[in-house]
Amino acid sequence: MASYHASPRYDWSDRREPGSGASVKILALFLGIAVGILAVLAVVLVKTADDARDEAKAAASTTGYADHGAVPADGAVSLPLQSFAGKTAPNAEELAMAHAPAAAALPPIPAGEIARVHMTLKDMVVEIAPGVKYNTWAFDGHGAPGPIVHVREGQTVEMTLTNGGAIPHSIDFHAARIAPDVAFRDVAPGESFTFRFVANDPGVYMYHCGTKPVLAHIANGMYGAIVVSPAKPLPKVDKEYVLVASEWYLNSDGVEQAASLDLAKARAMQPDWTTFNGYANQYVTHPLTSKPGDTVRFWVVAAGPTLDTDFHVVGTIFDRAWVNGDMTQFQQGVQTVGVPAGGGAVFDVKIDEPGMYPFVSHAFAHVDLGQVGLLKVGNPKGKGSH
Ligand SMILES: [Cu+2]
Repeated sequence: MASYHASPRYDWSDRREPGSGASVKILALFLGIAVGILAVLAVVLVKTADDARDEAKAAASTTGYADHGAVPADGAVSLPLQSFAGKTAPNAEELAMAHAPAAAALPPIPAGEIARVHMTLKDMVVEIAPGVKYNTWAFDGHGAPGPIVHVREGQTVEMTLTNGGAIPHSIDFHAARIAPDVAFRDVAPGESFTFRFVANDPGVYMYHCGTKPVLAHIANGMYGAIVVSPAKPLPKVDKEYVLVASEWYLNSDGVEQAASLDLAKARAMQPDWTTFNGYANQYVTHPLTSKPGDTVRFWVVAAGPTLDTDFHVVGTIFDRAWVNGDMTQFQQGVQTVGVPAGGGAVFDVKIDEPGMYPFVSHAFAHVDLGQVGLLKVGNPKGKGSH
């Protein structure tokens, strides 16, 4: 303040109107105080911004986020980000037809008391939409999702993870009650690790790599579903399908060259593609099937990494919905059920009339981005409505 009054630049006393000297001085004093306060505020704000940037840098280096994708070390990313949604190779239809759809049928339960599961991790390029290639970190050479694991309640799962990739990975089973720091530990490249758990809780669960940064590992395809069938059998059905919903964040369109993760988009939750079982619209081109009068069971996991899936089958109503994978009770006559990222649910539909019945995430941006398929009941004429 003192220096302000000392400055002749701001001394208006020579330019005062006659008789207004006192009021001009008071005004000048107030202005002086205001400018002083603003100057102090500006210094504080700059300091706070610097601190925040330093903290972001420190966080980036401790989580390793800075090593994955396009987030600068200071965390400053402008929105919106460039989207590659819907950008396929020019001959998309032909490629979609030629693509072998991921097997959605629930596999049988292995015999015996111990279900031995061995997965080898591989870094591999997979297609996630027609002509769209992506660099995944994949469980067992499946791309994403990894293989469907099916066990029965009470069975022991003996899981062996072999890391054939370039960096440490791990596997976290949501179906397990086990110390995660022991069982879900990082496995170094070239190493194998075995752990066991008893699958005492029936339902459908996610499994995924839990190595930091988890967002990057899941976004790169490290997830899958484990179904634990209840010891007391569920109502009998004719067909059982497993759907793993997920979203993809690309740093290029993936057409000329395989895309990799855009971590800024993953953080901003702006996917380029969303899928069931890892490939956009694959069950539109190659529908799942049932016969008129059949009851079909969907075991659904939302892998995320971040977004939920609002599961709905167009043209029918769920006869039974085991919401949140709680197998102790089901709801009846429900239309849409939210499956949270990292969660699962089970749905039965009995469909009598032949036709094309789309199954979707009813958060419809997901349908545009590829999270839609068809259940073909009987041999209907024509195509689906969605
Ligand atoms: Cu991983």
